[in-house]
Amino acid sequence: MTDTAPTPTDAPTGPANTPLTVGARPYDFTFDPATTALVLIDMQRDFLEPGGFGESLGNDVSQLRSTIEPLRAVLATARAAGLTVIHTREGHLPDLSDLPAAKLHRGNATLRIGDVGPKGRILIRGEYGQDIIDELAPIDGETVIDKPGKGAFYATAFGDVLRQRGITSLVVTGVTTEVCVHTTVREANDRGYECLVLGDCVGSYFPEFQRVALEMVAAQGGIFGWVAPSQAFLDALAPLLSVPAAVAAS
Ligand code: TIU
Repeated sequence: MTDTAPTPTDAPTGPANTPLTVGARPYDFTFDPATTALVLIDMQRDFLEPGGFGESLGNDVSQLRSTIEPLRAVLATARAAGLTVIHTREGHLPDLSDLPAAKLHRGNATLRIGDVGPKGRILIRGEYGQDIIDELAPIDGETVIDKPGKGAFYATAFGDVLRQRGITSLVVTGVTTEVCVHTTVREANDRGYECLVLGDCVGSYFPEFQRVALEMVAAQGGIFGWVAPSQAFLDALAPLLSVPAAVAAS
């Protein structure tokens, strides 16, 4: 296997490699910021704005928008703390050569993948609607993984990027909780990554799925990982942001 998590001895050491602890369910999540990535799953216009893939499947896209503000705060703090940040986008090549027929024909969508919608071709790489919302736009140095499936590992370089950077823990956010977030967390868990899901930074079109999907992660002693509110993660990162007294006084 080439895409399993690196062992801690493979991991680079850095200035911020002191373990930090987040109050989480089912118990505290401890992580080394030097080997932890913040992962934003599919915060794309196609899922969060009208006229995209999510709405074409019959969903009320406003259900997902409560994730934006807490995730904005988490992203800003993670950047300030020097964490690795990785964004993903679900989407397909313009010629649809990476789109299985089963995915194209599933359901009763008003607009199918590749059709032209108000924000460009639905779920096609390079189209305006397929890109990440302005509020969470990637900045230079952040990796963007384009994925054809629901999970971030399938048919992508995600696993390679994590290994190259010595990442062993993932703080997972994005949409939708029970689809792409769950698939990615399950894939990551099987590959040996420790995953913390930030409950208010993941969203579902279905409130009952949101609640149950989070329960599923943390049940059975954390069968897939941990769940915490974003504030607990922000609190854990606070020591990395404080200005040393000697510097503040100078
Ligand atoms: N439909 C739905 O809930 N989700 C997806 O199709 N993709 C992601 O979750 N990103």
